[in-house]
Amino acid sequence: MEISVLQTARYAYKPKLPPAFLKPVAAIQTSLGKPTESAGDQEELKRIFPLTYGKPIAGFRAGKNPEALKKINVGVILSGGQAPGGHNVIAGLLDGIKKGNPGSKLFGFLGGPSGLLKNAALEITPRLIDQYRNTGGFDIIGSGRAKIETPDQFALALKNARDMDLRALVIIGGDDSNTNAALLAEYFASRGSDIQVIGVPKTIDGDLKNEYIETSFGFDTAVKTYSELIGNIARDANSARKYWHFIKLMGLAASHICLECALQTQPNVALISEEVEEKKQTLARIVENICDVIALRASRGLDFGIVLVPEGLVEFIPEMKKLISALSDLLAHQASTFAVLPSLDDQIRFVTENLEPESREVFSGLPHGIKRQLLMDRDPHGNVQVSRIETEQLLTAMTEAKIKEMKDSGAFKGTYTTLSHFLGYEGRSAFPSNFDADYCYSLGYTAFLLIAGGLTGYISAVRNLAHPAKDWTPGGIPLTMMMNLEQRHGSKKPVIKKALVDLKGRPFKAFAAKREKWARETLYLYPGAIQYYGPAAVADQPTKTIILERGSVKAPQAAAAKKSAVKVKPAKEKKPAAGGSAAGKGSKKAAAKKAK
Ligand code: FBP
Repeated sequence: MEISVLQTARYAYKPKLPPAFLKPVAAIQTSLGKPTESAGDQEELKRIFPLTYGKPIAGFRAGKNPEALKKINVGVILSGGQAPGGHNVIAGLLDGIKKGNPGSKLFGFLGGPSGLLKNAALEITPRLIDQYRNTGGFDIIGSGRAKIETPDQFALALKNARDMDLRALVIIGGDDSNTNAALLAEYFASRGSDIQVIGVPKTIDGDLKNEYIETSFGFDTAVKTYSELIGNIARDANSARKYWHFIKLMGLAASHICLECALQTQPNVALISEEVEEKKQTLARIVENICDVIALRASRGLDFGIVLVPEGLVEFIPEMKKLISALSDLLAHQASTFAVLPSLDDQIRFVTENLEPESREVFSGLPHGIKRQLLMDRDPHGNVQVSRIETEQLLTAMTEAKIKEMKDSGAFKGTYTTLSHFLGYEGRSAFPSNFDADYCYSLGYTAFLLIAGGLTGYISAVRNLAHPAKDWTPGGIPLTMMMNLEQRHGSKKPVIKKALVDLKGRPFKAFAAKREKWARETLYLYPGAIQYYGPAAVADQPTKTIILERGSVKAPQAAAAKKSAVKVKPAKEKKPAAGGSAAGKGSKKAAAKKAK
């Protein structure tokens, strides 16, 4: 099989490791702290997890651990959406297992959690993993979104794990999958099984994080891939000076991706869903705000710009959230009537007639294409699939209508042409950045050390990530510690708390402090493609989010980045060669003159 030059080179890349990993595995012991409490609802969670609740945080120290040398079988599952680095988690896990005992085996369940239920597994040998080291995707064993939910499924999972004589099961997934890992750990223990369950924090969305999990893997590579593309589009926009680009970015609920990309590229507008919700901004207000920036730039002769839109935005806009929930209810309750309506127009009429007045008004005001998406793209439970709504197109259509109004009334003098983009799948299976390659390998190796330490119901955690890998601290966090109860499908369920963008946090504050300047002027940054080789300041930088959240002034990574950053004075907005309008400071006067 032919493979690319970069792929060949990446096979040989050796992830950078915390020094603890260089010791023989039988010389590493777990060190346990004090019992812990869950993030909320302690009493209820103690009842739900009587055997695994409140375990101590685990670290590692030098000491004898003959258990690590035992011959064992381990199962691994990749769960949910792809995230760069998944193969390296498996590589780190396998290398740890084989270091313990070359006769130990790692089995990968095929196609996600359903592989465990179907007993569909593949042995991951050193030879096989060598074809996947430091590469993106989850194609080594595939992934899936199935959940292990019913009592029968739990029993089947245990039976199959026992039949394969597993000592442990490693679940690589997001908040839901790690919640599932916690439930499985408790279930196995409650049935007298000593099969251990260890989770690994994965998701490009970056919303599986807390005081102890500094970031989920994949976020770093995904945001760098999107930022490269946004930078390229921005440079094109700044060259052609005729388009406003609306770029929707993946990241289902939280806006971490959008925020990080904004910090990396300095767009004219970046919407942050969490802020929209807190300020209770209506769709009309959001459109007005964007149009204010478009008009301001037009008054300076800048008829182009970049707007970043987080994927989950519509669910954070109060009236849209209400509409989506009303639609989901209506379509669920009237499923049979709705199903026989012959055309989209009939469906739109039916929905309009049956919605409450407030939601009816919102629905009626939406462009036809968005109405279609709201009615047609629904999940198997009848819920509207928010991620499929083309918010970027909704915003281009609505800003175009608003700018036309402004033009008609003489309030807008420029030209306004839009283009829309969606960046999502482009980043989920990219070659992992050095950060993700290193971090993921460490997460996998840590998972093995937690297994060798006899622990269950833990998530693999590697901390101090704003610093170089030699200063990282591996350990394990009890899954119950990250949990609380939340309303899901009509009843309270234990879940790992999703981390949304903290509006009081440093990344958001850094963005908020600069955004007006970015709106007015053209200060785009062009991060370029991820670099896999070269100086650490270029190739090993973590995200700005990590540096802002976890770095201190002394953090070497942050300091190195600052030192190596070339300060370039932004070029003054200048008059386009021909036919364009003047821009920059001096152009304000010109624009005002023109307006007169
Ligand atoms: P995970 O939470 O499973 O990591 O997936 C997140 C995500 O990548 C979202 O950003 C996106 O909305 C969704 O998956 C897309 O899912 P699918 O792959 O099923 O289209």
